[in-house]
Amino acid sequence: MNDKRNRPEWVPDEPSDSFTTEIVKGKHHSNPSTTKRKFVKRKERTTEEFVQGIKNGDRTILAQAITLVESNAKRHEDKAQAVINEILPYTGNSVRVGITGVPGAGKSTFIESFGSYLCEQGYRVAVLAVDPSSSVTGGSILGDKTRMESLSRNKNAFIRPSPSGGTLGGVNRKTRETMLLCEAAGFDVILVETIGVGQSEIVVRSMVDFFLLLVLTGAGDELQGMKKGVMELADSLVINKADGDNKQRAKVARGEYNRILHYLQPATRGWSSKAYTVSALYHEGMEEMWKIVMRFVETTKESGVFWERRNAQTKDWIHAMIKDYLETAFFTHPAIKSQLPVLENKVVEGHVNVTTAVKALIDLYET
Ligand SMILES: Nc1nc2c(ncn2[C@@H]2O[C@H](COP(=O)(O)OP(=O)(O)OP(=O)(O)O)[C@@H](O)[C@H]2O)c(=O)[nH]1
Ligand SMILES: [Mg+2]
Repeated sequence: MNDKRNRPEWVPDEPSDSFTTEIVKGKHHSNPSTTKRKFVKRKERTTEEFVQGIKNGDRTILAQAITLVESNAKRHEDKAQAVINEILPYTGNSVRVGITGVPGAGKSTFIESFGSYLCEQGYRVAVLAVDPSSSVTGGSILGDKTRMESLSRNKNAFIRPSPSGGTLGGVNRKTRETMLLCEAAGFDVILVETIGVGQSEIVVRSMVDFFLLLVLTGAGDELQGMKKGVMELADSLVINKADGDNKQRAKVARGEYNRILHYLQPATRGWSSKAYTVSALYHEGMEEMWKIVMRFVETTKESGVFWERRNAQTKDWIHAMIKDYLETAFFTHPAIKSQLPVLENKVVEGHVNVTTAVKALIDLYET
C-alpha cells in the first residue's frame, strides 16, 4: 500500500516485466521513525472527500477511488460502496463503447487514435480494460500505456489498466463500478478494451451501449474462422489497417463482411450493424466512426432501446453478482471443502450417482 504512494496512479499493482516505470521518491534526511509515523498515520480520505473530489473531476482522487473499488479488503469495500451510493445520481451520462478484436487487431492503436480524436472534439474520454488474464500474465493491456502514449498525456483522457487478480466476475464488478466513478467525474465517453477471445467480450458487451468489433483482412480464411457469435454481438464491424497495400483488400473484405452481417441477428434491435474500414495507425476513419456511434445513440434513445438495454444490463449485473457470491460461498464452505473430494471419488468409482452426490453437497451447505 505504502509503495503505491510513490507510483503514478496508472502503474499496475502487480509486478510485471512489461512495466517498470516508477517514480522514485527523493531522499529524506529527517528522523526515519517520525517520517514513518507520519506516513502510516496519514488519514484515509472520508467518503465525503472522495465524493467531492470525484464530482470536481479531481483525477488523483478518482484514481484513489478506483483503487478502493478494486480492493478486496472488507474495510475498503464498505467505503467503496458508500462512495458509489453517493455518486449514483451523477452517473449514466456517458456513452459507453466496448472495443474487442483478436490480439494484434489494433485495439489499443484504435483507442489511441479514436480517443485523441474525441479529445480534440472537446470530449473527456476514459479508457478502461477488461483483461481477466492480467493476474496471470502480467497483462497485455498493461503495456498499452506505451501504445497510448499521446492519449495518456492528454488532460482530457484518463486511462486505467484492467484490475488485476480475481475472477472474471470480480473484474466485471470492478470495471462497472469504475465506469460509474468515471461518469460522476464528468467523462463523456468511456472506452472499454477487451481481448476477443473467451468470455471477456461477452462481459464487456453486457456493460456497454455500443460494441465495436475490430477485424483484419489478409488472413485468407479469417472470415470462415471468425466466430459468428462475436459478430452477432457487434454494433459495427471495423476493418482496421486499411492503409498502404492493404487498402484494396480491406475494401473487398468490407463487402464480404457486410454480406455476412446481413444474414445475422442484429446485435441491437432497430439497428443494422455494418462493416467499415479504418486505419488506426494513420488516424483515418475516426470521424466517421464517431458519427456512427452518435447516430446509434440517437436512434436507440428515440426508440427506447438504449434505456431498455441499460436497465436489462443492471438486472443482469445483479444476477451475475448473486451467482458469483453463491459460488464462492459454496466452494469455500468448510464442509463442502472437505466432502466434495470424497463425493467426487465416490461418483468416479461408481458408488454414487451425480445427482445424489450434488444433492448431498447442497444439503450439507444449507444446514
Ligand atoms: N499498418 C497498420 N498497422 C496498425 C494499425 N493499427 C495497429 N497497427 C499495428 O498492429 C500492431 C498491433 O496493434 P495493437 O494496437 O497493439 O493491437 P491490440 O489489438 O491492442 O493487441 P493486444 O492488446 O495484444 O490484444 C502494432 O504493431 C500496431 O502498430 C493500422 O491501422 N495500420
Ligand atoms: Mg491492446
